Amino acid sequence: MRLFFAVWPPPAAARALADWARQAALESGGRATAEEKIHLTLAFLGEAEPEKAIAGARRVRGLAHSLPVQQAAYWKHNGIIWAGPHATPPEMLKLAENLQMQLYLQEFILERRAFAAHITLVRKAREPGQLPGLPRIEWPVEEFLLVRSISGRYEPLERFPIA
Ligand code: 2AM
Repeated sequence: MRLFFAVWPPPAAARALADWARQAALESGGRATAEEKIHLTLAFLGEAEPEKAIAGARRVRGLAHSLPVQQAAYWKHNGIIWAGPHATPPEMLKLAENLQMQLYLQEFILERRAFAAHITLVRKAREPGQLPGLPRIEWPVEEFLLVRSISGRYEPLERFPIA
Protein backbone atom coordinates (compact mmCIF):
# COMPACT_ATOMS: atom_id res chain seq x y z
CA MET A 1 0.00 0.00 0.00
CA ARG A 2 1.22 3.48 -0.84
CA LEU A 3 0.84 5.50 2.35
CA PHE A 4 1.33 9.03 3.58
CA PHE A 5 0.38 11.20 6.54
CA ALA A 6 -1.32 14.49 5.77
CA VAL A 7 -3.59 17.23 7.02
CA TRP A 8 -6.82 17.88 5.15
CA PRO A 9 -8.53 21.26 4.65
CA PRO A 10 -12.10 21.96 5.75
CA PRO A 11 -14.57 21.78 2.80
CA ALA A 12 -14.76 25.55 2.20
CA ALA A 13 -10.97 25.85 2.04
CA ALA A 14 -10.72 22.85 -0.29
CA ARG A 15 -13.31 24.41 -2.59
CA ALA A 16 -11.57 27.80 -2.66
CA LEU A 17 -8.17 26.21 -3.34
CA ALA A 18 -9.59 23.96 -6.08
CA ASP A 19 -11.16 27.02 -7.78
CA TRP A 20 -7.83 28.81 -7.52
CA ALA A 21 -5.98 25.78 -8.94
CA ARG A 22 -8.24 25.73 -12.01
CA GLN A 23 -7.61 29.44 -12.57
CA ALA A 24 -3.86 28.97 -12.21
CA ALA A 25 -3.88 26.03 -14.65
CA LEU A 26 -5.43 28.26 -17.32
CA GLU A 27 -2.14 30.16 -17.17
CA SER A 28 0.30 27.27 -16.69
CA GLY A 29 -1.32 24.27 -18.36
CA GLY A 30 -1.01 21.02 -16.41
CA ARG A 31 -3.47 19.32 -14.11
CA ALA A 32 -5.27 21.14 -11.30
CA THR A 33 -5.64 19.09 -8.09
CA ALA A 34 -9.24 17.96 -7.60
CA GLU A 35 -11.04 19.43 -4.60
CA GLU A 36 -11.23 16.12 -2.70
CA LYS A 37 -7.49 15.51 -3.15
CA ILE A 38 -6.19 18.80 -1.78
CA HIS A 39 -4.00 18.18 1.28
CA LEU A 40 -0.68 18.96 2.92
CA THR A 41 1.68 16.02 3.41
CA LEU A 42 3.45 15.66 6.77
CA ALA A 43 5.34 12.46 5.98
CA PHE A 44 5.51 10.21 2.95
CA LEU A 45 5.95 6.49 3.55
CA GLY A 46 5.55 5.00 0.09
CA GLU A 47 4.91 1.26 -0.01
CA ALA A 48 4.33 0.17 3.59
CA GLU A 49 2.02 -1.77 5.85
CA PRO A 50 -0.25 0.50 7.91
CA GLU A 51 0.01 -1.24 11.32
CA LYS A 52 3.38 0.12 12.38
CA ALA A 53 2.58 3.54 10.93
CA ILE A 54 -0.60 3.67 13.03
CA ALA A 55 1.26 2.57 16.17
CA GLY A 56 3.83 5.34 15.63
CA ALA A 57 1.22 8.01 14.89
CA ARG A 58 -0.73 7.18 18.09
CA ARG A 59 2.31 8.29 20.10
CA VAL A 60 2.55 11.67 18.41
CA ARG A 61 1.81 14.69 20.56
CA GLY A 62 1.19 18.11 19.08
CA LEU A 63 -0.66 21.38 19.42
CA ALA A 64 -3.68 22.41 17.39
CA HIS A 65 -2.91 25.41 15.21
CA SER A 66 -3.97 27.20 12.10
CA LEU A 67 -2.31 26.87 8.70
CA PRO A 68 -1.98 30.22 6.95
CA VAL A 69 -2.09 29.95 3.14
CA GLN A 70 -0.20 33.08 2.20
CA GLN A 71 1.83 32.44 -0.92
CA ALA A 72 1.70 30.52 -4.18
CA ALA A 73 4.73 29.61 -6.24
CA TYR A 74 6.08 27.38 -9.00
CA TRP A 75 8.77 24.76 -8.47
CA LYS A 76 10.70 24.30 -11.68
CA HIS A 77 12.40 21.06 -10.53
CA ASN A 78 9.12 19.13 -10.41
CA GLY A 79 6.75 21.35 -12.39
CA ILE A 80 4.25 21.94 -9.60
CA ILE A 81 2.40 25.04 -8.52
CA TRP A 82 1.82 25.01 -4.79
CA ALA A 83 0.42 27.22 -2.07
CA GLY A 84 1.43 27.42 1.56
CA PRO A 85 2.50 29.60 4.46
CA HIS A 86 5.36 32.12 4.21
CA ALA A 87 7.01 30.11 6.95
CA THR A 88 5.95 26.75 8.39
CA PRO A 89 4.04 27.36 11.65
CA PRO A 90 6.24 26.16 14.54
CA GLU A 91 3.48 23.83 15.79
CA MET A 92 3.30 22.19 12.35
CA LEU A 93 7.05 21.81 12.14
CA LYS A 94 7.08 20.18 15.60
CA LEU A 95 4.20 17.92 14.59
CA ALA A 96 5.98 16.79 11.40
CA GLU A 97 9.26 16.26 13.27
CA ASN A 98 7.57 14.37 16.09
CA LEU A 99 5.73 12.18 13.58
CA GLN A 100 8.95 11.48 11.71
CA MET A 101 10.67 10.55 14.97
CA GLN A 102 7.86 8.16 15.95
CA LEU A 103 7.99 6.58 12.46
CA TYR A 104 11.75 6.23 12.77
CA LEU A 105 11.24 4.44 16.10
CA GLN A 106 8.90 2.09 14.20
CA GLU A 107 11.81 1.42 11.84
CA PHE A 108 10.56 3.39 8.89
CA ILE A 109 13.30 4.84 6.76
CA LEU A 110 12.13 8.25 5.61
CA GLU A 111 13.81 10.65 3.24
CA ARG A 112 16.00 13.08 5.12
CA ARG A 113 14.71 16.01 3.07
CA ALA A 114 13.77 18.99 5.21
CA PHE A 115 10.01 19.31 5.69
CA ALA A 116 8.59 21.91 3.28
CA ALA A 117 4.94 22.70 4.05
CA HIS A 118 3.23 22.88 0.66
CA ILE A 119 -0.13 22.11 -0.91
CA THR A 120 0.27 20.88 -4.48
CA LEU A 121 -2.35 22.61 -6.63
CA VAL A 122 -1.21 22.08 -10.24
CA ARG A 123 0.98 19.26 -11.56
CA LYS A 124 2.90 19.13 -14.83
CA ALA A 125 2.70 22.92 -15.00
CA ARG A 126 4.75 25.21 -17.23
CA GLU A 127 6.31 28.23 -15.58
CA PRO A 128 3.37 30.61 -15.13
CA GLY A 129 3.52 34.34 -15.74
CA GLN A 130 1.50 35.94 -12.99
CA LEU A 131 -0.48 33.67 -10.69
CA PRO A 132 -3.96 34.72 -9.53
CA GLY A 133 -4.29 36.21 -6.04
CA LEU A 134 -4.95 33.60 -3.37
CA PRO A 135 -8.34 33.51 -1.67
CA ARG A 136 -8.60 34.09 2.07
CA ILE A 137 -8.64 30.67 3.71
CA GLU A 138 -9.36 29.28 7.17
CA TRP A 139 -7.52 26.02 7.73
CA PRO A 140 -7.51 24.86 11.36
CA VAL A 141 -5.20 21.88 11.97
CA GLU A 142 -6.74 19.71 14.68
CA GLU A 143 -5.99 16.23 13.39
CA PHE A 144 -3.83 14.43 10.90
CA LEU A 145 -4.65 11.39 8.78
CA LEU A 146 -2.99 8.27 7.51
CA VAL A 147 -3.99 8.05 3.86
CA ARG A 148 -3.63 5.37 1.26
CA SER A 149 -3.19 6.26 -2.38
CA ILE A 150 -4.89 3.75 -4.64
CA SER A 151 -5.73 4.01 -8.35
CA GLY A 152 -5.42 7.77 -8.26
CA ARG A 153 -7.72 8.15 -5.23
CA TYR A 154 -6.89 8.96 -1.63
CA GLU A 155 -8.54 6.88 1.10
CA PRO A 156 -8.24 7.93 4.74
CA LEU A 157 -7.31 4.87 6.83
CA GLU A 158 -7.09 6.43 10.29
CA ARG A 159 -7.44 9.84 11.95
CA PHE A 160 -5.23 11.12 14.77
CA PRO A 161 -6.43 14.07 16.86
CA ILE A 162 -3.84 16.64 17.89
CA ALA A 163 -4.05 17.56 21.58
P1 2AM B 1 3.70 16.38 -3.76
O1 2AM B 1 2.30 16.90 -3.66
O2 2AM B 1 4.73 17.40 -3.54
O3 2AM B 1 3.92 15.56 -5.01
C1 2AM B 1 0.76 11.85 -2.05
O4 2AM B 1 1.46 11.46 -3.19
C2 2AM B 1 1.52 12.90 -1.30
O5 2AM B 1 2.81 12.43 -0.96
C3 2AM B 1 1.73 14.19 -2.07
O6 2AM B 1 1.50 15.27 -1.20
C4 2AM B 1 3.17 14.14 -2.52
O7 2AM B 1 3.83 15.37 -2.55
C5 2AM B 1 3.79 13.32 -1.45
N1 2AM B 1 4.91 12.57 -1.99
C6 2AM B 1 4.90 11.78 -3.06
N2 2AM B 1 6.11 11.22 -3.27
C7 2AM B 1 6.90 11.72 -2.31
C8 2AM B 1 8.27 11.53 -1.98
N3 2AM B 1 9.07 10.71 -2.66
N4 2AM B 1 8.73 12.21 -0.92
C9 2AM B 1 7.96 13.05 -0.23
N5 2AM B 1 6.65 13.25 -0.48
C10 2AM B 1 6.14 12.60 -1.51
